[in-house]
Amino acid sequence: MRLSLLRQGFDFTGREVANWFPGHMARGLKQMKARLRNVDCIVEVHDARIPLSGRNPFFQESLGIKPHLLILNKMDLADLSQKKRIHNELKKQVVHNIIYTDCTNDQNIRQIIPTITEMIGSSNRFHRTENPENCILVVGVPNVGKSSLINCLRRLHLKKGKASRVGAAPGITRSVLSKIQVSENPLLYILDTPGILSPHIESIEAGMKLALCGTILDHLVGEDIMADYLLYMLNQNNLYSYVEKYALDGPCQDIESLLKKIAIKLGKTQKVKAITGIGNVNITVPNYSAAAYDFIRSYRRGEFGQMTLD
Ligand SMILES: Nc1nc2c(ncn2[C@@H]2O[C@H](COP(=O)(O)OP(=O)(O)OP(=O)(O)O)[C@@H](O)[C@H]2O)c(=O)[nH]1
Ligand SMILES: [Mg+2]
Repeated sequence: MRLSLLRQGFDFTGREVANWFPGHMARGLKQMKARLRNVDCIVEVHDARIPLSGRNPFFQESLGIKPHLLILNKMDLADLSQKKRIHNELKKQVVHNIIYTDCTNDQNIRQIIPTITEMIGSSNRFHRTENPENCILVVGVPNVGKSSLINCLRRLHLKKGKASRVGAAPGITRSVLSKIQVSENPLLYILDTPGILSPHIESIEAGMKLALCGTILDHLVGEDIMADYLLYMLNQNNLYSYVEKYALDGPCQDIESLLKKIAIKLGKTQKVKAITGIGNVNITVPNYSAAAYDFIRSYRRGEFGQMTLD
């Protein structure tokens, strides 16, 4: 297909995103509020591929009284040429302290503790002047790498092993854990927390982006539309390595035919019963969900290149 014929907008008509605010998120939020009094700084972790979408407004509003550092993690998967525009947008949202990180390669992790120390130093530690240790609350939506970050800090600064469980699906950390030490000098503890989504996601598009980054469960949005939106975004960003990966003739915009080709190439087909004029017959059809999942997972692994969705 000629590039000039690729679609220039995405039609969200008739689509919706189911809200996901399970019990452990409501409980986690309550636990976080209860611990806030003894916290000196809030570190909000978000996915660098969606620096503007999907941040829980609650983190800024009700936790916002303390110094606030925004960590844009998974920078290895994001398009960093957009940094300046993103910083300008975030400034408008009154976010001034931002660090990009990659927990899989320890990138920029060493900047975090000096930045936090400086922020706390210039803030008003009202209740806590007598206590020499600093306590940090890590917050963010699910699966952005909050627990990974804590483990990373601990390994780099204390040469200690993992203290918090990490996993590829959203919803791994279920409650506010006990204090985890991440540095000796300055003495610094971090509270890990469960990923908490906004009870009302701002738009279908934001929900779609959150889902593509793995922060909401796929089925709440639907793999088929996520795959379609991903294809649209790859084309918009001139990232065409999917053409080679799936041995296509050229860039395309018809998700159904793409998923069919992916399914056949990966051998992801299934037998279904069809009722015909001569009775029931078994026919082989492409497994569209499995194909969509492969397409989405490849993006999440960075196989199509670095792409920022905002
Ligand atoms: N590519 C990449 N993957 C990362 C990075 N940091 C974390 N991950 C991966 O992201 C996934 C989620 O990491 P977690 O640390 O469990 O995320 P979390 O925010 O604690 O998730 P919840 O506890 O579910 O809210 C894991 O598969 C990590 O290996 C990063 O910088 N880059
Ligand atoms: Mg976690």
